[in-house]
Amino acid sequence: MSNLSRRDFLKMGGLAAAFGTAGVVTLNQNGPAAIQHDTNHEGVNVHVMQQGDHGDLPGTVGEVDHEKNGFNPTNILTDFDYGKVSTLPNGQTLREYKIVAINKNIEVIPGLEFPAWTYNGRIPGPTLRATEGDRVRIQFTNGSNHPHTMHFHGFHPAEMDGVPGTGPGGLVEPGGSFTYEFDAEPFGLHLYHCHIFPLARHIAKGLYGAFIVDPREGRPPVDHEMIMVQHGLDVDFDDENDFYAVNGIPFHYQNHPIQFRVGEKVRIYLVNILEFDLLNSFHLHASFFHYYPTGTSLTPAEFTDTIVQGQAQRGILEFSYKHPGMYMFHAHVTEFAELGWMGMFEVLS
Ligand SMILES: [Cu+2]
Repeated sequence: MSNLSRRDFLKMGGLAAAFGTAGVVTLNQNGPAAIQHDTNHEGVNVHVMQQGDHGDLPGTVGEVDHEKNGFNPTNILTDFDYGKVSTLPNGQTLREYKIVAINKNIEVIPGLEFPAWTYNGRIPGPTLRATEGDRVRIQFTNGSNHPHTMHFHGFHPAEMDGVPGTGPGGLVEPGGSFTYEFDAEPFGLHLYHCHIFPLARHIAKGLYGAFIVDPREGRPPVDHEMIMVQHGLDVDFDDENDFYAVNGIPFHYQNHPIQFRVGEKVRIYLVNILEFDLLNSFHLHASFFHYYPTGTSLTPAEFTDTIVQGQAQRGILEFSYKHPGMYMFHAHVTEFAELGWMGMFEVLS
């Protein structure tokens, strides 16, 4: 049995490209690093790093079963959950959300299922969205077999912090539930994730999502708003990422380019929750974007084509294109890009 490091994936990709045949690996249940270059063992055959649809770019062959997964990254882009809205006696807007933690096998690469821990059955979890000053009430139920929490970034009382030692919301046992409630502030782009130890494992398994707090006056209108949550996939549990992705599925937006038109204004809410690697990045081809770190100001801090985010850093990008065509966007960490963090914008005239 020869173990395969993630760099071997790249080597195999080279072979696949050279000989025009897919590299095939098998993931079985024999424990960490049990990825084998062998098609005869029981397990899941995975085609990796074969030539994709766009010239010589690395990519995957075939398509994951989005229906079985229960989510499609194309839909996640614009799937903002504003909650069930009502008005409190004091006039404040109340937004109520229901979140369930469940274990779920998600097909992340055609033929390869990742035994994920999820919020509402998807990676990332729902993009919760509120306006500054709204009361948010999140009824969290733990439908899995490990304790979990929801730890939000933003202002809230200690007992709503979702960290062990802060009361019942700090550790929700399997079968248990807790309601996190606080006012949405400050405005900006935030996130939530599980905060049970070992933390890296609980996050890497898929327990994270974006939390957008819109300014009271709103942001200037744009033609398209999208959420992109950057993360890794450690499919053999050796505390190293085997694949990288935005919104759950590696290479998804390479295989399914995101379409908009020349001159249209695009706003991306970009979150980094990558475990095990220190930095992630976002690079836009053939255009520049205005960047609003953490989204906490309405004045951009930078006009650039590349930004770097550490874990839990996030920011808002605004841009448009002058010319029609296909343009890449990807991590400007080449290894991440070649292992899945790569996408295409299809700019129509
Ligand atoms: Cu957890």
